[in-house]
Amino acid sequence: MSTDTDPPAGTTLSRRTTISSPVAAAIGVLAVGVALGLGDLVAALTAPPSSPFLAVGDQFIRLTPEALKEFATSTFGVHDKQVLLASMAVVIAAVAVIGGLLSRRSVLPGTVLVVVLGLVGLSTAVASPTFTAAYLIAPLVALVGGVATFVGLHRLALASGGATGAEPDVEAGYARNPRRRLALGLGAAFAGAAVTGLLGRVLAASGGAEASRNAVGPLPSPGGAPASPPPDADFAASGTPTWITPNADFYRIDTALQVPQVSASSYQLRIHGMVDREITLSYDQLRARAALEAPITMCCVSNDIGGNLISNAVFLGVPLRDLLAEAGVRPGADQIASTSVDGFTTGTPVAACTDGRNAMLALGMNGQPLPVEHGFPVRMVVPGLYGFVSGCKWITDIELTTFDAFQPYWQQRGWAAQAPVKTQSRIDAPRDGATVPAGRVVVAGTAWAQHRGVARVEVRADSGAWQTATLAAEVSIDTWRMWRAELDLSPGAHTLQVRATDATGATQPEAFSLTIPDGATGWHTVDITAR
Ligand SMILES: Nc1nc2c(c(=O)[nH]1)N[C@H]1C(S)=C(S)[C@@H](COP(=O)(O)O)O[C@H]1N2
Ligand SMILES: [Mo]
Repeated sequence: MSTDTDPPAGTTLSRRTTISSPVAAAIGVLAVGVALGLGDLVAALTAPPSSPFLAVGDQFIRLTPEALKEFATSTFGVHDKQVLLASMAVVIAAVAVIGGLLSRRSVLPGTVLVVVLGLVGLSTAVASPTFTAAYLIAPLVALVGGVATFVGLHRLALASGGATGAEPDVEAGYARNPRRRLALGLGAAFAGAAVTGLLGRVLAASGGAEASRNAVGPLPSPGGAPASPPPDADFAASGTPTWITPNADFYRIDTALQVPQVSASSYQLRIHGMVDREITLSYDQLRARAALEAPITMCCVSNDIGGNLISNAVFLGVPLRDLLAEAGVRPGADQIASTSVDGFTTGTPVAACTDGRNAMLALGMNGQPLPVEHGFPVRMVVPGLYGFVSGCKWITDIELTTFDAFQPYWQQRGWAAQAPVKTQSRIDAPRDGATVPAGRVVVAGTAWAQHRGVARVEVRADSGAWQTATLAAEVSIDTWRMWRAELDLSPGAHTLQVRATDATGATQPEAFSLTIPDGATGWHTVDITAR
């Protein structure tokens, strides 16, 4: 047999056909990094929701079973999104390392893995509820860029003698110093991934909404100046929140990994479905009709007993009853289906928007245009209903329909279709676990029963007699109401409890129930020590 095809004795070919593990792993990670960076950058320039990384995160949020989501938000609180993105980054990096290591000899296995990751990004972008053809560009560029980077770096690594520590093979006729070329290639890929990724983030975050919000300028109060809250609306000095929540402190809950960027100048709202006349309104048209300014306490159905997913602001907007009257709601339509620019949906009873309460399309919040993360340019706010059935942010479409015909986002995931806010109360001071001087102890907090009003708050220590608390001034039945009481506590451990009664005379039940499907029940209880 001829041995012509065997390597001549003494050559370095066997060293050149294997890439060292660290270099192989780095090639996998860098190729995927370039793909993600390119994906982010091109998405920012074409269609922000098509960023492959964020699209996968969005899809994960849509598909996550409710139990896991509850766990994530209760464990990580408002950082759940960062935790999700960090976990995804770890998983993707691990896959990239595996791809690199599988390709120590042949370029094929790693290339296949990079392609598979690329296809995952592409298919999740296609699965977006707001998909348009422009969503294809970023994932495709990412896929091509990732494969090209992988194949290119792999070639450089093989040419460099596998970077196994062997001397570079200067006779191979590639470059004068293939190891330097490999180092340059790895460095360029790293820089490329970092620069495109950062640029993409910056561009996406400056997607124009903040600039548009600044350009919109102040929204004049219909009543001249916004009525300032009475000085006795809270017991902040005793530890309650301030009656108005500053915009920066207002709780935020949404499914958006990337805050939707909508500019007021191109904004359009369509009202259609079971109506006599379809209406389309621009931001300026809505602004010209923004005649309603009212304080409204919003809260989230996911608020646990004692939780802080509740805030109060003065909202300015267009009365929904006016818009609905203009459109002419057809008989039988009982649900207002609202859609956000990111595809999120809510369903609100028509009755709650026509019964005279201050239901509105809000443009302003505490004297300013809506903050971007709270729905700029326009959101819905309805007093007395939890946010998930009434508070659609970045709202762009309102369809009159029926509860039978349409199921919104959270209702598809097991939450209730009808969700009026339940009467609740919370002890803000002293905090659970606190140690206080024995004797007269000031206990203070907040209570809410939106659109019914809080009539009474009672506190007790150690299951003793209920003591009626002093209520702060009632500014509106649509807002929370602060309370304060003084209890005599002997030295030792004590358990404090609170319960509220609304203006219909109903006292909040002691029985504990979960937040799902329509809001938690139970009395807030804190354990403290008096010394
Ligand atoms: N577009 C959009 N609107 C949304 C949501 C969302 O996920 N996306 N979440 C709703 C929920 S569950 C609540 S409690 C309120 C919270 O509004 P905030 O973030 O301004 O406090 O927004 C509602 N509107
Ligand atoms: Mo919510």
